[in-house]
Formats: sequence, structure tokens, C-alpha cells
Amino acid sequence: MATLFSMSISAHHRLPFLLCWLSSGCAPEDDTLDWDGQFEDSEACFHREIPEATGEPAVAGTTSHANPDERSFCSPSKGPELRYLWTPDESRAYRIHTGGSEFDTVLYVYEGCHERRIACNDDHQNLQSQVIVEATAFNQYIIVVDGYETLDRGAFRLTIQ
Ligand SMILES: [Ca+2]
Repeated sequence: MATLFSMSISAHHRLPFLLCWLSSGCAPEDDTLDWDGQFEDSEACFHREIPEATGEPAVAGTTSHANPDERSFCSPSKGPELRYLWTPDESRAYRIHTGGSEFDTVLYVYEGCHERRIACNDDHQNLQSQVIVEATAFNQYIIVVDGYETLDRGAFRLTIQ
């Protein structure tokens, strides 16, 4: 199942990749850009995995095709959201933010799927969100990028520093 999914994504990615090179100035992207909004695995509680804690941004994606299923625990979050699995490789404080996103974001973090609420923020800088998380190496965290209102959706950047 996962293999088939990967193959169809790579076929769809050739044209955007070419256009990106022709237009220059391409940001890193994840494969939500032409994604149909379904979980990769129906058993999973996340849409995508962030392999490394570093990178600026760690993810540049879009919530345009996601579903507005989840409510944050600190503010309205009526827009569609994406859930990312993050497994840091170092125990320390991380600054996680959505600076550079194109809509009013809400950001929240769980330890485990829904097991423990760690951090939540709506507006830190203008309408973008930021949380500071004291993370433990090799623990699994779920980072949710959500939109404040129903129409708050689209391109976002998720940075972990
Ligand atoms: Ca916000």
C-alpha cells in the first residue's frame, strides 16, 4: 500500500518539479502539495513524518486538501489541518513555528498520538504561531498545523529549530 502510494506521488511530481526549476527560487516542499487529503495509513494518527529536527523550514506544504477534523486545545481551529510525526534525535528545547505561512495558523503538539498535550499557540508573530517544546530524544511527537477559521488554509512553512 505504501509503495503504491509513493509511486503515484512521484509520477505526479515531475511537472511541478520541472516548473520549479524553470522558475527558480524553489522552497523545499513536502508531498502534500498534490495530495488528496487521506491518511497514508488508516491506522496512523499522522499524515507525514518529519525525518530530522533540523531544516528551515522542516516542511513547506499546503493544507488545501486536508480535512478540518481536529480542534486545538487553545483556540478555534476550524480550518483543515495536517498532522506530522516528529522524532527528535536530541533532548533539548526546540522552537517550532509557522513563520512564512500564508494564512492564520494554529500550531499544537502532542506527545504520542493524542496522549498528552504539550504545547499550543494561535498568534505569536502576526497570525503565525510558535511553541517552545522541551523534547526528549527519540520520543514521538505529533505536530499539528491547523487554520484558525474555515477559510484559513493553503501554503505553510513549519520550522523546527
Ligand atoms: Ca493564528
